[in-house]
Amino acid sequence: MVFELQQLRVIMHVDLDYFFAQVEEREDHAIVGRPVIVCVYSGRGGDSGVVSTANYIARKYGVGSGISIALAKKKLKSVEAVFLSVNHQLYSMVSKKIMCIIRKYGDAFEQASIDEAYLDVTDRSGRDFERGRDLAIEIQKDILTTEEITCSIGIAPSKLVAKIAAGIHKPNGITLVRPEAVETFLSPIPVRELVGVGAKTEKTLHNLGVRTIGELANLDLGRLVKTFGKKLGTYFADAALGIDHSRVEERGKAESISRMSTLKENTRDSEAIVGELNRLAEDLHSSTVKDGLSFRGITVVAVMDDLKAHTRSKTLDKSSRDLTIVKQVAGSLLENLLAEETNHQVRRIGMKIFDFAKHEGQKQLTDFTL
Ligand code: TTP
Ligand code: MG
Ligand code: MG
Repeated sequence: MVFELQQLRVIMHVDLDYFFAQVEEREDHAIVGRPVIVCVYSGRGGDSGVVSTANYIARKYGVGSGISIALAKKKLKSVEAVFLSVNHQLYSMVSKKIMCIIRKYGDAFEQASIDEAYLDVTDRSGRDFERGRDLAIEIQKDILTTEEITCSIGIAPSKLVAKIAAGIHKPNGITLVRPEAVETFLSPIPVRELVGVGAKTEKTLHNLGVRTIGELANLDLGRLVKTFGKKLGTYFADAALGIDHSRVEERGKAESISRMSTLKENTRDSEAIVGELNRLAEDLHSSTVKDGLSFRGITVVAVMDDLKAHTRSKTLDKSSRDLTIVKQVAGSLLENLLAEETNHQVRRIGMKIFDFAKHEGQKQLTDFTL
């Protein structure tokens, strides 16, 4: 691929290593060296729930994100493993501090998730990938000395390639993919690693005989467009060659915030469900009020015992940040839902608020107490 110097960019993707579990190791050095598994317990007692993440020692036993806690315990029964419950508040505090460090090193910065961020270091590095590598080493050192957390960094001419590169040498690795090496680098990598390829698309691609990105690059564009439509088909054709012009740019505020919780037992008892709903409302309300946001939209989600999700939403006449209104609206949405879905009991209950606006009205008491 020929790169015009003007267009050549140096992009980094930073991903923290086994993040939640590493934070736990940092908090308690006594667990270092043992398998550490961070779990999301469903609240139904026993081992009901899933693994959020695990450290690399546990991964050697086949334990990782998404498997059930019961299965993880089975796989680790011969060793002294440490099972912990997720502590989101702690991880998000550590994440915020680390993002502040990373941000300083780029001409542009974009946080992509709780543990990853993109940096455009084109100007910083003078378009020189070796200087990019030096910057990456500095970032790793800075995060390690300040927050005691290791990360892996990919450096490439695009976000798409940088993200894949960051996953190649984990933990504590740096992977540099120069412009002229992009196609060779991508060629053997499974298509699943491409942003936009989920389980379903992966299967469709497998059916076309395509397993690696190199095989995808060799596929006829017409065939891709016929299978996936013009937009996605063209995206895959470009992505397979590492072509991705998307910029590194800061994301706006979340468009919605939601919380979900599993009830102690399946029920249609509205009092019990409202109790849980109110707790979610308080949690959501405090997050948004803290950020000075008001909102117009409220959604209630109920997952029934057949695991089907039902939602009911309401848009308020004007933006609000009043907890009582949230609770009232959520309560009546739940009543409607229960009245209309009469065949099943509720297993999980959730709430979402959306359509945010910056609140400019009178200050509330909570503004001073938070
Ligand atoms: P990842 O960066 O995907 O994973 P990781 O940081 O644990 O491990 P790696 O070294 O491979 O990067 O996700 C970041 C955090 O997000 C992870 O620590 C826990 C959380 N997470 C979940 O809760 N569930 C999931 O299914 C995944 C993938 C991540
Ligand atoms: Mg990670
Ligand atoms: Mg990540």
